[in-house]
This record gives sequence, C-alpha cells and structure tokens, in this order.
Amino acid sequence: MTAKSYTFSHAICRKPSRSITRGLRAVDTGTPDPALFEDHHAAYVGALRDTAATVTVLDALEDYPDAVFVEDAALCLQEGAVVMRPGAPSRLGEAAEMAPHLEQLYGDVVQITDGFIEGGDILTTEREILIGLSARTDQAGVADFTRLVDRWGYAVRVVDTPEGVLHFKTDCSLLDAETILATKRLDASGCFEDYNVIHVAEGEEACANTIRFNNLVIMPAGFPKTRDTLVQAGYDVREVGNSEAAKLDGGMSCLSLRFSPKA
Ligand code: CIR
Repeated sequence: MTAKSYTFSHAICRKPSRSITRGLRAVDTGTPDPALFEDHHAAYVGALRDTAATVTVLDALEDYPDAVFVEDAALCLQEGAVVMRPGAPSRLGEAAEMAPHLEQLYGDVVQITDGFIEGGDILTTEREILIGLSARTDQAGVADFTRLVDRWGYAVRVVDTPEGVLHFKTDCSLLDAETILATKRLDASGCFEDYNVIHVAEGEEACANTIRFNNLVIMPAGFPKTRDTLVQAGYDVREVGNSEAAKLDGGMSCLSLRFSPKA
C-alpha cells in the first residue's frame, strides 16, 4: 500500500523575494544573501523534482518577506486543503495569496477563521495529525482546524512545542509511516511514544526539520552525524544548502507544500 503521509505527486514552492533580507528571525545571526538563498532554493526544487513530482514554483511576493516559507500558509491533505491563519501579523496575508492556487488543484478548500495556526506546527503521519501549540498556533486555531478536517475523517492530537522553539516541526520530521526524526528535547515530552524515534545528533538540533518526500529524505547540509545515522538506517538522503533560510529559522519543510490531491 502507498503511504499517503510521504508519497506525493505535487509540491508548491515560492521563489524567495529580494525582501527576504527583512524576514522574521528569533535571533539575528546575520542577513540572508538573496542570491545564495535563490541557489539553495533551486537545489531544493531540483531535489523534489528528482522524485518525479510535479513542482509548481510561484512568483516571489515582495510584500511578504517570509512568503518563501509556503508551508505556514496552508495544509494539503488528499481530500482537500486548509488555508491557515498565520500567527505572525506580518504573515497573515500570505494565506489569501495561497488560496487561489489551491483552488485550482482541489475541489475542497476550507479556511481557518478562528484563532491562529501555522503549517509548521502540523505533522501529518500515516495515522493522525499532530499539532504543536506554539507562539504562532493557539487553542482556537487548533479547534477550528479540528472541526474542518473532521469531514475528511482525520484524528487530531494536540501536543506542546518546546519553549523557545518556533514551530513543532522545527524539532521533528516524519521519516516513514512508523518513524520520526526528533530532537531529544521534543522527544522527552513523550509525544512520540507510539512511534520509532531517531534522535538528531547532539549539537545538530537544527537539522530536525527535514522532509521525507517520496524516496528521498531531504535534509539541510552540514549535519554529518545525523546524515550518517539516516544513511545507516537505510534512507536515501539528499542534502541541500540551507544556511540562508536558517538565518530566518527556516528548514526543509517550510519551503514546500507537499500533496497528492485525490483524483
Ligand atoms: C518565520 O519566522 O515565520 C519565518 N522566518 C520562518 C518560518 C519557518 N517555517 C516553518 O518552519 N514552517
């Protein structure tokens, strides 16, 4: 049987804008270089396409410096798409920019209208949807999301994002139907008790945001211990430069919406 949680026919990305230099960041570790960001982004899109997926790359949005991080504006499931309500005020308008693109692909597109919720806080596994409460995602947003996806039969489990961590998925990724890559600090919360967990290496916490996309595990370059662990575990690993997105707290999942709309 095909695993719907990591088998995808499509992805949507958005070109980084020149305004990316003004993107949000928790700590200022330097301004991202737009040209290098573009190179990394092209390599990322190339990796997605190497799995034979159809990848749509939308135009940059200069008015939204963080719009390259498309994951936060929507969640795509097989049955339909949910347009989010980002908790960062400067990112709220990104959701309305994404909606028309989803409407071209899906018969069913629904919108969060209550509270706040960002896609980076949502991990879809084979059997459930985990949502981490965070500074960007609140109880009202989660309740609205739960109500909306109930029509498609999804079970939602609410968990906590560690203090000071931007999104739930900043600290974890799905590797296959039963296996999660996670930081020790997130795993310690007990939220993955029913899964196999592979820990990112000590000091390599910044690579926990990785994606399983068809046959590939796409991870940020520069985390050799975790990469070796994943290779030894049998995953087909592709490394992509992420130094510029990392300055804005972005990783591999943030850069795409991944989906297979039901025919
Ligand atoms: C932000 O703070 O919203 C962006 N600079 C980074 C968003 C990363 N998105 C994600 O992890 N899903």
